Amino acid sequence: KKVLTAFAALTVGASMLMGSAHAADKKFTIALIPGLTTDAFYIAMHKGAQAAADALGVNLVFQGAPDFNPVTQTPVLDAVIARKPDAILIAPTDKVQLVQPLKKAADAGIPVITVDTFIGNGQYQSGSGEADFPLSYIASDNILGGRIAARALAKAIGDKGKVYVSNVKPGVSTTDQREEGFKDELKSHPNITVLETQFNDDDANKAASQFQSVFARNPDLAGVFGANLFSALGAANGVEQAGQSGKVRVAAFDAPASIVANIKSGLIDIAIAQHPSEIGYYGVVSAYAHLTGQSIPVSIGTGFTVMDKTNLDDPNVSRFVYKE
Ligand code: T6T
Repeated sequence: KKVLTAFAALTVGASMLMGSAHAADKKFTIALIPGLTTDAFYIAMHKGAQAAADALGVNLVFQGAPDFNPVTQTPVLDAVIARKPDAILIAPTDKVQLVQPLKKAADAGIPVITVDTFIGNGQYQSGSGEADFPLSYIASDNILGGRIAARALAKAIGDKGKVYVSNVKPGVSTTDQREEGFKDELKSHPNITVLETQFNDDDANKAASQFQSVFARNPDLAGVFGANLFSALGAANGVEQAGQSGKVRVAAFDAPASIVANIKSGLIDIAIAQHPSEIGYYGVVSAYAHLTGQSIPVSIGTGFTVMDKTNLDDPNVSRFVYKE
């Protein structure tokens, strides 16, 4: 009996070995579809994804649209599906409009993981309806990020006055949640008034001119929250053009290279840096784990680094400035 058990253990061991050898032999192709290609956030995400792909011997394809728009992202996704990658990582540009296009990938047997943004309500693999089929969601906690921005801006403006959110457009999971967290946090700051949100369609020039009109209507404006890279850059440019640097205070989401100079000059008070490279890295690792038979976490939360004048020279902080 003893001999038999030993033999059984040996065969199980051998087949496990062969199984893993087989998995290691296959060179997987993983596609990463960003929100748009020319955004420091997604460029940094690509770098992290490439680092994981190199470590794991994966072929990584980076393909995206030139603007943050479901209408231009969907044909890119269709083209990627046609190439039949082993897995798709995508930052869907709309919670609703990317559901059906991504369903096509899932129906074709291509595992889908969303990075940065989610579809539906972001509760995947929960039986919660039409949009829960992606395997995992890897991203920042955007509600928390909005709260952090609110606290910092409240502090900068002495806890009173008018503020507004410069945002992309409704329907984007990340920026919707940042605004939600921001407004919710400010409910406990009774002397701060939140004006109507300005939607800039991810166009920094539009965000800058919107600042001018809000400021013209509200010369007592105290602060602005730029809910993503282009919203923040645009709003800050607006503040500068209006000669209000350091007077109208700015809390920025995201940390492109230009953020350093803007914080140092006092134009921007704080920047909430996401960890896009970490998102990309764990995106590829998760896809690879799934493709080699492991179960994977249904969501992975990545961190923030909050930057201001006091900590920017710390290399543990400045390493989170988005590398392009
Ligand atoms: O803020 C990021 C990203 O998290 C968001 O979903 C879209 O905008 C950025 O890419 C910055 O431009």
